[in-house]
Amino acid sequence: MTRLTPDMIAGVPEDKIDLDSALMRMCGTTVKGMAIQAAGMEEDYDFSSFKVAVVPITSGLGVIGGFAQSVDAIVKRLGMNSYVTKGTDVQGFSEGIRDGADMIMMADDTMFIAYNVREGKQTNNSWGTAMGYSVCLRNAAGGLEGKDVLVIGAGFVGTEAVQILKGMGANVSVTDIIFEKAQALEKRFGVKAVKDKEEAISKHKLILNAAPASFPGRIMAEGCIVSTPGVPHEFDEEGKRRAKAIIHDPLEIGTAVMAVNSAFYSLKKH
Ligand code: 2YC
Repeated sequence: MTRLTPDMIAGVPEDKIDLDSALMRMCGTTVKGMAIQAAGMEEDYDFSSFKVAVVPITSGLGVIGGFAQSVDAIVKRLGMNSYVTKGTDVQGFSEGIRDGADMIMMADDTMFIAYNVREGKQTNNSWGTAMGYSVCLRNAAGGLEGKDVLVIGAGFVGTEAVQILKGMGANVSVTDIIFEKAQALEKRFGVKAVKDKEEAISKHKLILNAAPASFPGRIMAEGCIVSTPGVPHEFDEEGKRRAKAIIHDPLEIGTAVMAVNSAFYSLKKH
C-alpha cells in the first residue's frame, strides 16, 4: 500500500488538475460520469440527498495533512452533502452516526472505505481505484474486448484490476517485481504472468499501472494508453510524447468510484 503524502494531494481540494476536463479529453466522461459507469449504472443521479461524514483516523502513521479535506472536496464535487467530522477515530465515527450520515468515509494505513450506514455495506479504495482506472482505460481505448492489456503490480489494486479487465473482455498479462505474485494471479484468474516488465511495457499499447513503477519513455510503445493510479507518478518527456494518453490523479478517481458505488447500495434498491 503506497501511502500518500501531503504534497501529493496538495491540489486536490481546489481540483488544481481540473480532472473533469482531463477525463473528458481522454475518456469522454466527467469524473462523476466515470464513477456512475464504474458502479454499473447508466443515467445521471442527483446525490444531494446523501450526507457523508469523512472521519480523520489517527491510528498507525497517523493523519495525512489534507487527506480528509481532499476526500471531502472530491465527494462534494459529486454533488453529495459532505463534511469532515470534528472528532477523529471512534469519536468522529460516532459524530457522523449522531448527525445522521448516510455514509462514513475513513482510512487507516491499510484500508480506505466508504461505509453505507443505511445498508450496512462498504466499498473499499482498492476496488474503487482498480474499477475507476479500468473504466478510464476502456473509454480511452474505445473498448477492451479482445485487446491485450498489461497490468503492472499484483498488489491490492492490481489484483482487483486483472479480474475487472478480464471481465471487460481483455487479454490480460500481469507483471510484478516479485514474479511469484504475478504467477499467483495467473493461477487464480487465468491471466498471463510475464517476468520482464520492460519488455512487457514495450509490447503493450494498453497498460494499467498499479505499482510505483518508473516508465522510461524509451521503452514505451508509440500511441500507448497508460491508466496509472500508481504513486509516485513519473513519465519523462519521451514517454509523454509517445503516449496517446496518460490517465493519472493521486486520489480522486478511486475515491469518486467508492463513494458512488457505496451510495448505489441505497439507490439500487428502488
Ligand atoms: O488522514 C487520515 O485519516 C489518514 N489515516 C489517512 C491514511 C491513508 C493511507 N492510505 C493512502 O495513503 C493510500 C490512499 C490512496 C488510499 C489507499 N492508500
